[in-house]
Order: sequence, then structure tokens, then C-alpha cells
Amino acid sequence: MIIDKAEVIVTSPNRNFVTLKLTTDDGLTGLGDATLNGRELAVVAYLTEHVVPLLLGRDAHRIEDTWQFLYRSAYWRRGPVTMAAIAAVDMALWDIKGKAAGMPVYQLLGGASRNGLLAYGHASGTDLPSLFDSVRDHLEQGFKAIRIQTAVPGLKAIYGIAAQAAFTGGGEERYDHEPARRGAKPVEEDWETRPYLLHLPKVFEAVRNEFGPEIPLLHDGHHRMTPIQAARLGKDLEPYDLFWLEDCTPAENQEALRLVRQHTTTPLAIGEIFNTVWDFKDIIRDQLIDYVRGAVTHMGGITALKKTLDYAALYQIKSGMHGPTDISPVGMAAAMHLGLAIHNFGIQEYMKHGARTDEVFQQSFTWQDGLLHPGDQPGLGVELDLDEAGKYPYEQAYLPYNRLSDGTVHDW
Ligand code: GCO
Ligand code: MG
Repeated sequence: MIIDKAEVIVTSPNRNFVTLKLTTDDGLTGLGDATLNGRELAVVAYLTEHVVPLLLGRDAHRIEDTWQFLYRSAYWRRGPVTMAAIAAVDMALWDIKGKAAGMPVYQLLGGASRNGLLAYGHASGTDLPSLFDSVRDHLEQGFKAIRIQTAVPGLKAIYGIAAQAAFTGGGEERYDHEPARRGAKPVEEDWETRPYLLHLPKVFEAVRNEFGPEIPLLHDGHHRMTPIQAARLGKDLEPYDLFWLEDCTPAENQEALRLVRQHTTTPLAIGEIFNTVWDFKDIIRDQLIDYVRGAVTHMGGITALKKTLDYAALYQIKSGMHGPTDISPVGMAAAMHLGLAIHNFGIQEYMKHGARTDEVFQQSFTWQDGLLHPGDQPGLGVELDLDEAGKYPYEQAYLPYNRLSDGTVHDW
């Protein structure tokens, strides 16, 4: 179980993915997801130049020790690049340990706490009829919880709306609003908060009238409001009983959530851009959120996110792990194993990957009756086809950014 080989694989079947593959001297392999949307090559360099040389010769069984070694020996801690690199190593080592034990990773984490993972999908529309069609389509696919994003009158292109998103994947195919666009520069989108605040409650009222009170509905504010704006939106949405309002304010200022919390009972979710337990420490302790949005891929791996979620459990705060298409099939598998094992699972975000991605990554998860399950293959249950991956070299892609109508750059 000595790490003999460490390869960093970049592939772009529908979008860019960075994967770490570790091989032990007894021939076991493990995969880890290190994809950081729009900054992929920074993680590739971090891994290739500074992590791979340190891994060779280490005991693959020592997951905690390797995590602590990579985190503490760098001296410069945290940050999305560092933590995505550590996450990839951590996932790959759990994958190897599972294969060595002949068990799926969720068994090593304590075994299943439930039959499957409630997952939500992304419905969106430029107007009510197209939004309703998208909701119906998700219901037909079996989703039992649905995120609602809508265009805003007067704004041309905003986050999360399928019909407004550009093509991302080599021409014929595209994700349902995967926001990163291939090209040398980020695309500019537009934003104004006032029309959004006026419009969104009407959309939720219409959706509740059409689809009834039962279905859990979610919404992503994508960091664009001030605390007082977010507080007002939370209040205005209370009649529509949201499962959560996500990223209502920029995540850096955690104190903002205290103000939002004082004004509304709409549940709050945050943390997809957080990268360590320290980002969550105060807002969990002060019970300012209801769901932890951290991704295994960006929070330093299974080891670190499990600790964060165990801490959240003390306060009845649940998981809501990030799962858009920029989390690779390997990162998604890690999320599913962790979500199946922990007691305080809340919901899992689930955006289907494109067909080419599913050919590069052979996966063993199942999706049935609105529930995800990671499957029972030893390890994480994902293998990477190197020949397929090699067909799709890296292509530069950036997330868009926002400007207000007067030209000011705004949170996207
Ligand atoms: C979500 C997220 C994503 C992000 C994306 C950026 O809730 O799924 O907000 O859609 O925009 O991960 O790379
Ligand atoms: Mg989000």
C-alpha cells in the first residue's frame, strides 16, 4: 500500500475536469476530484509541482496523517486551490482504502444511515410557461425537490437560467445552465437587485399555485444581495415555504447572516465557495444557517467535510452538499458516500453530467424514485477511461461576471 504513482489528468468532455489518480505498489488505484471551475490549471500546478512529489513513497492507508501533513506542512493554509488539491488526495486515498477492504466507502464511514439521498434538480425558465415546463420535466425525471430560478424582467442574462446560457460543450451538447463558457475571457452578464426582489415572490406564488404546497422548493440567491435585501426577500418568500434560500449574501461576511436570520424564518443554506471548517465555525455555532453547502471537492475531501458536518450535527444543522456539473463524477460519488453515512444528511444537489462525461467516467451510482445511491462497488465506485479522457484536451473556460446597468461590477 505504498503510493507508487500519482497522475494528474485534465479532460474536457463537456467541461473541464481535473482528476488525481493514485496507484499503489500492489496495484490498487484511487481517484480524486480537484476541479476548480475557471481556475483549473492552478490546481493542476499545485498538485503536479508541490503535492505529487510528496506523495510518492507514502503509506496509502494513512489518510488522516496525509491530510494533516499536506495541510500543515504547506504553512500557507486554506484557499480554494490548496483545499481542492488536498481534497483530491483525500478522496483518492478513501477510494484505495475501500478497494483494499473490498467495501464501498460509505461502509468505512459507518455504514448507511438511510436507503438513499433525497436530491434536488435545477428548474429554470425565462417566463412562467417555460419555468413550469422545466418543473414538469424534473418531476417526470423523478425529482422530489426542485430548485427554482427565473429570469428577471429587464435583465438580459443572469445566473441559473437554461435558455439564457451559452453553449459550453464542444457544439452539439450543453448542460442545463452550466454557467462556465469556453473562451479566453469571461462573459459579462447584467444585474439589478430591485427588479429581482419585486419579481421573485410572484414567481414562487405562481409555482405554488400550479404545483401545490407539498413539493420542496429551493432558490439560489448566488451572493448578490445586501444583508437587508436578503432579509426582505426571506420574509417575502415565507408564504411559499422554501426548503432553503441559498447564498443570499456574499459568503465572506458571515455576520451578514445574523441580520438576515433576525428577520426571517426562511431556512438558509451557504458555503459552496467555503473551503475549511473555519469558514463555517461561527455561523454553525451561532445557528445562523440550516444547511452546509460545502462540497467534498472544495472543502479538503471526505475527511474534512465529515468533521464539519459532525460539528454541524450538534446544532441540528444538516448537509446540502454542492453538486453542480463542475463537481466531477468522482466528487459526486464522494458526496454520495458521505451523505449516505452521516446522520445529519439534508439534501443533495444533483445536476446530470453530459453523455461524453459519462463515457470518460464509468460510474456505479443509481438514481431511483428521486433518491441517489453511490452503489456497492468497493471504493468510490468510479473509474476513469484514460483513452476517452485523452480525446478531450483542456479548453479555457470562465464563469461569467456581472455589471449593474450603470457599469459597476457586481457579485455574480
Ligand atoms: C449551485 C452553484 C453553481 C455555481 C457553480 C460555479 O448552487 O449549484 O451556485 O451553479 O454557480 O458551481 O462554478
Ligand atoms: Mg449555489
